[in-house]
Amino acid sequence: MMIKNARTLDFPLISNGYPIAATQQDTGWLEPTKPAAPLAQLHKRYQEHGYLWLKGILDREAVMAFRSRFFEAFRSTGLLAEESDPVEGLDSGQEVDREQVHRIWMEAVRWPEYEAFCYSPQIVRFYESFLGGDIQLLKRKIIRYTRPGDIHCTPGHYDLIYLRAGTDHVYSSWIPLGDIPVEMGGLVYLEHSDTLGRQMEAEFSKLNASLSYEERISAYNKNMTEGGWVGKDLAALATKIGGRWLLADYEAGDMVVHSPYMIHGSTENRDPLGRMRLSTDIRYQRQSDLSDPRWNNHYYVGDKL
Ligand SMILES: O=C(O)CCC(=O)C(=O)O
Repeated sequence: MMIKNARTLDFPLISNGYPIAATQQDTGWLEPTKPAAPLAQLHKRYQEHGYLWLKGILDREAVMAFRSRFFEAFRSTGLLAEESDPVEGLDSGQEVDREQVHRIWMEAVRWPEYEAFCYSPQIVRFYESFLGGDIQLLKRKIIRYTRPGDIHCTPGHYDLIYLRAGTDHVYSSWIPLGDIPVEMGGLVYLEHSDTLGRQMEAEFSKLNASLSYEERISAYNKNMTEGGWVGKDLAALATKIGGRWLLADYEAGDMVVHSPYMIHGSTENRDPLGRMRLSTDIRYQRQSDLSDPRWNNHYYVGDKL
């Protein structure tokens, strides 16, 4: 499979005000995997790299239809450029009615068609085969949109910090809902950081041992950094482990599966065409494994998870 790594980017890429690396040479590219690869190969890659970027596993048309449905719902809020096709997700650049946006957004994560999307046969088939049996989808499912120029990015973190009350055999699916080239600020992954995440969590477990159960499982207890993040300065994190941030030009139809220890974050959306980045992140695990009960509720902004 061809890896699109030959193009030159406009550097530096910025995350929360920090450049993620000095030059493009200090970053790498995520490696795609064919969804139809033999199971043993998929397991091996996941173990070794902490992620699988499953190229084109989903039906592109279905993904774009959901993108269109999502943005159309916001038409009356002023979020979309006037008279634009919602599938483009063109930002109006205008102030919006935040309360109305918030209400529709929280409705969207409860839409039956969103749930149906998360249960797409391709996703279910993949996980049933990858995990070797029945699976469950955690109810707390997040859809994120990012307007161009928004300086707030997802800081570096690994997911288990927020999921400590369940199994660590939990698998995050990050799904671009539309094309997300690097310039639109998709996820960046810290190379080989699954190992670092495991070490960090082992350290936190020791530090947290004397805390109450509620505090121990909290991403915000006294031993954690602000927000449970590993850090906002992504370049400093990469220097710490001697790894690189891995970038990707994601396309509608792709799905990245990442380990709960894999460190990742996002960069600013600087799309020259003014499109909003849209993605969803949802989590799956074996039906028989213990799930974190806090994730058995729908997502709402401020649920402090
Ligand atoms: O989409 C983002 O910016 C964050 C997603 C994320 O952290 C995840 O998929 O675990």
